[in-house]
Amino acid sequence: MSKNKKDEQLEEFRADDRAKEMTTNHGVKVSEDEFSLKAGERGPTLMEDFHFREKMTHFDHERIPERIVHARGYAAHGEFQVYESMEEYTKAGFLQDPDKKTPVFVRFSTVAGSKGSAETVRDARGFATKFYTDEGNYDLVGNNIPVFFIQDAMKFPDLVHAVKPEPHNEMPQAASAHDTFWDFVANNQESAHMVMWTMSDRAIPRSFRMMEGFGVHTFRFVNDKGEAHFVKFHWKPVLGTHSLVWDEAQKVNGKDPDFHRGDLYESIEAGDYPEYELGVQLVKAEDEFNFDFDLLDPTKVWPEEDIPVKIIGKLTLNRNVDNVFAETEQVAFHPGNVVPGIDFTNDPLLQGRLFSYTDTQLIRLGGPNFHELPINRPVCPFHNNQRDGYGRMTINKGPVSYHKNSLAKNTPSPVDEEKGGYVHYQEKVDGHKVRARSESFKDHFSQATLFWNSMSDPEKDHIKEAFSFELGKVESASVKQQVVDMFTNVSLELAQEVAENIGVRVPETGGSDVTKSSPALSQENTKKKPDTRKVAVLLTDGFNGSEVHSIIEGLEDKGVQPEIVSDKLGRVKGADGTELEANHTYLTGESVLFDAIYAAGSNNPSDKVRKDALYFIQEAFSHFKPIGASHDGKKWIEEVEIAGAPGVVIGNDAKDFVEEFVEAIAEHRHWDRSLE
Ligand code: HDE
Repeated sequence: MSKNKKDEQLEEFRADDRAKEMTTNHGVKVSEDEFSLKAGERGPTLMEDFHFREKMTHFDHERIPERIVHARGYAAHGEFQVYESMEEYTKAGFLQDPDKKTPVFVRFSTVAGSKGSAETVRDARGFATKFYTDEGNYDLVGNNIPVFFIQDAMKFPDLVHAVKPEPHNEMPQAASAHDTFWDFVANNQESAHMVMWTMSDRAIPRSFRMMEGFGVHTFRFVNDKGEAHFVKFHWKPVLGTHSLVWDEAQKVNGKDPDFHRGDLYESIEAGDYPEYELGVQLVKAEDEFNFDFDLLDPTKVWPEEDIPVKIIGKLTLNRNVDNVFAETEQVAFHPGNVVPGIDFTNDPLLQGRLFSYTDTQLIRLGGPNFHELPINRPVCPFHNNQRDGYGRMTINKGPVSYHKNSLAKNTPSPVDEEKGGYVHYQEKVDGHKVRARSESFKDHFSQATLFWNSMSDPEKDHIKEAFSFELGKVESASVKQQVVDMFTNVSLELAQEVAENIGVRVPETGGSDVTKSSPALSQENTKKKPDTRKVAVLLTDGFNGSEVHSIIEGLEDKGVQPEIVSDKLGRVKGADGTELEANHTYLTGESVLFDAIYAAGSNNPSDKVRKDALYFIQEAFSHFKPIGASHDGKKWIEEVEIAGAPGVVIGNDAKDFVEEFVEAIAEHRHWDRSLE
């Protein structure tokens, strides 16, 4: 954000609530706010200083417990609109009318790290959406990976203990690359499929704006005739699904630990509103047993080629929060917040979540009234006989707080289904009380192989490298071997290469007979667009003035965002007197913070500038990023010997250069580049 924008924002804040007189929380005007009340200028502070006591006590209690998982998150407001009525499948009011805009609040998060941890770590990402519908709040509390590590909520505390920093030394932060996580994996083999996803590029997204979201569980849609469909939810980002590369992700964590939140915040401030389409996969109730996996098993995807994703609406994030604590930190999601027309299934992971989320808010938000916090309040009226508790905000009137009653004419009273009362789907359930896992949940590897088979070669290489990195950090030789042996069930090639890399016994037998693949699982087949891609323009005094300027304008016209990196901030002067404003220096702008590089150069760069620029270009090249060069910038490309490599675009003609470079930018990365 430029300084001017920041100044404008500050003015707005001042006009809003800063211009007022300062008071205590009890409304008494404050005459002095810098010095505590003392017995003499050099004397002790007095107990009767109520302003000091109040200020300090409030400060002492400012923190609340962070979320046990998904502590590091960032959120925004927006709206959702359905494309066509979904009446055939569900009676949910917000899915009926294409003209209706439903307000939403979306929080993205990493899972394992603490609240202050870095954002581009290898991890699943939370994608939690609260729809403030006229029939009550509906929460779709999903992830950017469509399957989960475990099949039964009973194991969730074990999984989380295993992935969190090890308790004896509290290391490592926000990373699964350690012994206890991989010990859990090897001894809980239902994790195989999700581990393939977390070792893939999906676990290092480029941006919250460029990742998919999934409801993970199978839910149920119910229409007004009482007919049910099984449903899986998908969010498809309009900008496509794109990732960082591992070396880059690790460097970004140091250069900008707020990379993802910054990207979301800045995009919304700039009016580049993140958009996602909502998709549903639907299966008729009577087809429940027609698949070679169990529809209730959360470690399985429904291959899109078999059960197509029907795109039904769009989510647009168009407003940043005003206060991160009040909104992002205090928002309380719950997969159990459903509205009429959306119901649960017996997925044992989902069933357990229905308990856990309210329970966690009770400790995190300090009592049973968190639904009254502004960010959690439904937009429709709500009344019942619940009363009191910590932090109660509603002032209920009258003596009656029970049902049934005559004194208040039996209000509030339950509502019939026809008038909008929620009635659970009347599924017939009949069984013995057992602690068991269904036989139909016991194939842990076929879909892990389906995922592997669906990857492009570069994606497979990244998965091999990710396993080798993670297991390379594991100290126990036994755990390393157990994991390698486990993954022979997914792919012998994968297990063998990883074994070689991490120095354990290379398995000779194994492999899978699954040959099926699902192209929709590969990011190679995602949408490719240049929009909102950040391009670092490397230039210093003496650049080829007006021609470079027109290239920069050409890039802007195509929706990409050029930002100038120079040796100093302020005005940079072209050879013909053209002036441009530098946004970054080589100290503050790093190649890893950009999607592409445009080397415009200078007719007389100092040695230092030349070296900085060459490093910048080389690093971007090694991360497979598009690189463009014109005029004096071409010399730098020659010097690092990358001319002619895929994704390296060189030219002086503004129009042709911009066309070709923007095409290369849309490609995201150029994997067919040789790095030798
Ligand atoms: Fe969560 N999860 N989870 N989870 N989860 C929480 O709730 C839990 C699971 C997800 O931005 C907690 O408010 C159990 C799957 C997101 O505020 C907690 C199980 C999926 C968020 C909890 C799961 C998720 C959470 C921690 C196994 C993808 C962040 C703080 C049965 C579909 C929401 C909180 C936000 C947060 C429990 C598994 C997604 C402890 C017991 C599967 C996006 O209640």
